Amino acid sequence: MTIHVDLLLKNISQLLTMRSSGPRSGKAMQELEVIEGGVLGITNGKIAFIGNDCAEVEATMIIDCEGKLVTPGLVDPHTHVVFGGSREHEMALKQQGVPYLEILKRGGGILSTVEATRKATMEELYEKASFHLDRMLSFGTTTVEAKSGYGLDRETEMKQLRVAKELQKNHQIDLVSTFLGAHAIPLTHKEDPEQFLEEMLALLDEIKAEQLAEFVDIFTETGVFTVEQSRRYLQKAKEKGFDLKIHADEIDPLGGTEMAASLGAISADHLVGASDEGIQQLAQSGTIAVLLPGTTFYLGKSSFARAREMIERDVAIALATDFNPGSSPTENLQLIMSIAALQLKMSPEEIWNAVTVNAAYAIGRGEQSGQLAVGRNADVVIWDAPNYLYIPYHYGVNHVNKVIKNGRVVTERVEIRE
Ligand code: IZC
Ligand code: ZN
Repeated sequence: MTIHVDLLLKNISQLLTMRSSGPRSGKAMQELEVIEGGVLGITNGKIAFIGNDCAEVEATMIIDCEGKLVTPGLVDPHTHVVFGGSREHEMALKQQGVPYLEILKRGGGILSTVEATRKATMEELYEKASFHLDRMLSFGTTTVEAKSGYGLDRETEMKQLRVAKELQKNHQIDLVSTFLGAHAIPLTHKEDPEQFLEEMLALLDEIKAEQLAEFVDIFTETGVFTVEQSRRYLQKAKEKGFDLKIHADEIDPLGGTEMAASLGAISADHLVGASDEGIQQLAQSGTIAVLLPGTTFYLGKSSFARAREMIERDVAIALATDFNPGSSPTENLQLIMSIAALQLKMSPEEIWNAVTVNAAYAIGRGEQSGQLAVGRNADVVIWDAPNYLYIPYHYGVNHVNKVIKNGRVVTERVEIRE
């Protein structure tokens, strides 16, 4: 029987399907379905056919992959992509040895981005975020999470979330929105963080009614919110029907990891200072560890999250850029894959699971994205690489040949030939 598809990809050297019935944890992160010489059929924006040969398949359009690697579109499960301004002036401060949290304490850091974001119009924020999303797409990312948190007041937090919603409607990238109103204590509330958290909680009904965010997140850190404050805040968000994410143990080891596990958060992010106990609890609660090694690299720290211990204890790991103007100004998830190999000592197989299947599950999109399986979104990357080992290995550049989003080629490498 012959089947007909809209688009057929043939002559693939390695087809990474990433097919999995759920997030992969521990040893299972080593699993990878590789179809050598595979073919992939797409119809109506969905994966329609996966196989070893195309004898039985007719297609309206064919792409000859000429022996290239094909994978699912990458999923970036932690970004702060909607913001005003930039923070290049902080680089010199960091070089002089002023730590990230000290810059924040002096009213810079996150608070300087808050000032710029408050001043920006919706249109300006939209255009700027759109530019960064275009760049992400060009690097092979087809689904991203986006956090608010540069408003810290009703008006600007809602503005940021509405920009994210517009981008979700109009941009080719799929965007998943998180409310991070509890990202820092604004100068007006320095003496009363509890009151500030109440004000952020008061926005949740409106956020829910307008469907502006699926997740609620908090920055649990020295000088920001304590574990106790975070727990009370997240508990209330959970009661209002939001799934939880947490910036946990990024800089100082406060115990945010244990808190994330005990609240049943969908993910706990950063985890550089996570304790043994915290790691154990993540495995038990099924909370996905979203690691952001690009941030550790950019902050110039020498100790990275303990990915090997996490995998040994059966935790599921996802990787993200943490794209933001302060601690990780990069849209390039391929670079993060290299840093994960070099600094987290993750294997190529673990890394691919972490930027596809597990990343999608970490943002509630596991059933739509992150895998090439019949019926799922046809989000596909064709790479200028012969095999999957090659991407983390050859670092700092863009290996994308073509990005296909919902079955359509949306970005293509431009070849300049004399
Ligand atoms: O703007 O610095 N860590 N939040 C928590 C950030 C980094 C983003 C920023
Ligand atoms: Zn973050």
